Amino acid sequence: VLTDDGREEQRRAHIASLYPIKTNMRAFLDVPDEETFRLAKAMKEQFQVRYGEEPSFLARAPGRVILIGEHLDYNGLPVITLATTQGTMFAGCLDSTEHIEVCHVENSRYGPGMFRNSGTRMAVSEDEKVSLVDRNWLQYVSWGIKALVESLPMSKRTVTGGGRLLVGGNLPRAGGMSSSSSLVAGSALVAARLNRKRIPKQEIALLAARAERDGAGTKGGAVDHITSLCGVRESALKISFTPHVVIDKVEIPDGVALFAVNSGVRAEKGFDDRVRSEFNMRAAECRIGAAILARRLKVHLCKSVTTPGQLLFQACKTSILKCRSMSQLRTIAFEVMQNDEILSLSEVRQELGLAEIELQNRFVMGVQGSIFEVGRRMSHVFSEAVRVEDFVRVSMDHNSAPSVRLQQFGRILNEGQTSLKEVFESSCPEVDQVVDFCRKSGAVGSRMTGAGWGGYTINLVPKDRASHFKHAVTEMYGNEAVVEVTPNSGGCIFAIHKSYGTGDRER
Ligand code: NG1
Ligand code: MG
Repeated sequence: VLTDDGREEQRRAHIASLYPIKTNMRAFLDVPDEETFRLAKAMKEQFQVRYGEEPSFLARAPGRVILIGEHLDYNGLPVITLATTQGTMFAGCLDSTEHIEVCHVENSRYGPGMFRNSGTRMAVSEDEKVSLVDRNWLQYVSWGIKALVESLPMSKRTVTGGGRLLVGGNLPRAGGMSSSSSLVAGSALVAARLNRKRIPKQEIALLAARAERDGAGTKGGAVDHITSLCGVRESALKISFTPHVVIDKVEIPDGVALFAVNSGVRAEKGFDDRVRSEFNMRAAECRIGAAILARRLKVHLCKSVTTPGQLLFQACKTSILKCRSMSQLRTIAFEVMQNDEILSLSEVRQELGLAEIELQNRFVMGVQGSIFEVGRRMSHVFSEAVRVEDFVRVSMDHNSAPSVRLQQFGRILNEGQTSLKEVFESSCPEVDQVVDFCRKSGAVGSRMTGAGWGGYTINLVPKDRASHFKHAVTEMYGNEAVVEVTPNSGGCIFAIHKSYGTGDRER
C-alpha cells in the first residue's frame, strides 16, 4: 500500500466526502488517484440509477504494461512491469445470497448476466437482445470470485459470491494492457476483502492467475494479476518467480514519458482460438526447451526442471555449471543447443526418456502440432532475460547522464521487439508498422507489450518530445489509439459503505 506521497490525508478526506466509510473495514482500504476517484463517483451514481440503492463498496484493479521481459513469467524468469492508471472499476454489493447479477457500464457492448454463486452462468432470457458473445466477459468475473471464495473454508465465508456488481473503467479492452486479468484479479480482490480476509494481495493474484489459466485454457503466467494488485505508484516493478514470487521496485528515470499505442488488431487469447493455440504452443516449446537443456547440461534434479527459471536456479544453486548469471547460462546453453534447433515429438520423448502419457501431461497438454522450435524460443527467452537484467542495471546507474540512460533503455526495448518479431514470432505486421511509425515520431524505444499477435505497443519518449509524439501518433491512428501511461498503485477497495455487512442485502 503506497500512500506515502504526503497527500494521503487529503485523499482520505476526499473519499470520506464521497462515501461514509465503515471504520472496521478501514484496514483494507487504499487511496486511489484523482482520475480513478472521478470514475468511481460516476460508477456510484450509475449503480444508484440502475438498482435504486447505493453500492456497498467501490474498487478498482489497474491494467498493466510490460516494459521488458515478454513471455518470461511462465518461464519462471523476472519481468519488468507497471500498473496503469487505466483500470477496471467495480461498484457493488456482494452478500451470501445465491445469485450474482453482473452488468457493465457499457451495457450495449458488454451484455449483463447472472451467475450462481458457484460461478456457473445461468441461462439468459430469450428476449435479451445482446448476443452471447458479448457476455463472454462475464466469465472473468466469475472465475475471480469463485477462485477466492473456494479458497476459504466454508465456515469463514461471509460472502459466497451473491449480490450485484457493476463493472466499468477506462482500460482499453483486448489490447495487451491486460483488461481480462484485471477483471479476474479485481473480482478476486473484491471477494477477498468483502470476506474480511487478510489474504495478501500477492496471494490473491496467484489465485486469480490460476483461475484464469484454468478457465481460459491458456498457459500464461501470473505477471498480469500480480502487477494489477501489487503495483506501486510512480515506480515500475521487477517481479521474480523462482523459487518464489518477489517484487522489487524499479526506478523509471525522470524525463521519460510512456505511451501505449494500439495497433488496432484485437488479440484475445481467451476467445480467439488461433491466438490461444499460438500462445500455448510457445509455452510448450519453452517447457520442452528448458527440460532438454537441463538434461544436456546434466543439471541436478533435471527431471523437475520445466522452466528456464528453474534451470538458472538449479544451475546457480548446485554450482554444477559454475554459472552465476543469466548471460553466463545463456552462453553455456547455446553450446549444447543450436539456436534454430527444431525437435519432433518423438525426438523430445526419446531425449527426455519419458513415457507418452508423461510427455502429454507435463509438456504438450492442449497443444496442436508436433514440431517444436525449441532453439528459437530459448534464444528469445535467454536474450530477453538478459535484457531484464540490463534494464535493472541502467535504472540503478545514477552516474550516467539521463540522456545516456534513456538511449540505453530505448535500445533494450528495441532489441526486445526485434526478438519478438524475428525469434519468438509473436508480433504481426500491423504491430511492426506502429513500432516503426512511433520510432519515427520520436520514441527512443518501441515494442509490443503483452502476449502479441496484435494489441498495444509501449513507447519510451523523452518528455520534451512527448507532445510532438502524441500529436503525430494521434494524427495517424486517432485519439482512441494513444494512451499515456503512468505507474499506479495496485488494485484496491477504496470505499466501503458503513452499512456494509449489516444485512443491507440480506432481505
Ligand atoms: P496478455 O495476453 O497480454 O494478457 C499474456 C499472459 C502473461 C504473459 C504475457 C506475455 C495471461 C493471463 N497473460 O498476457 O502472463 O505471459 O502474455 O509476456 O496468460
Ligand atoms: Mg490478458
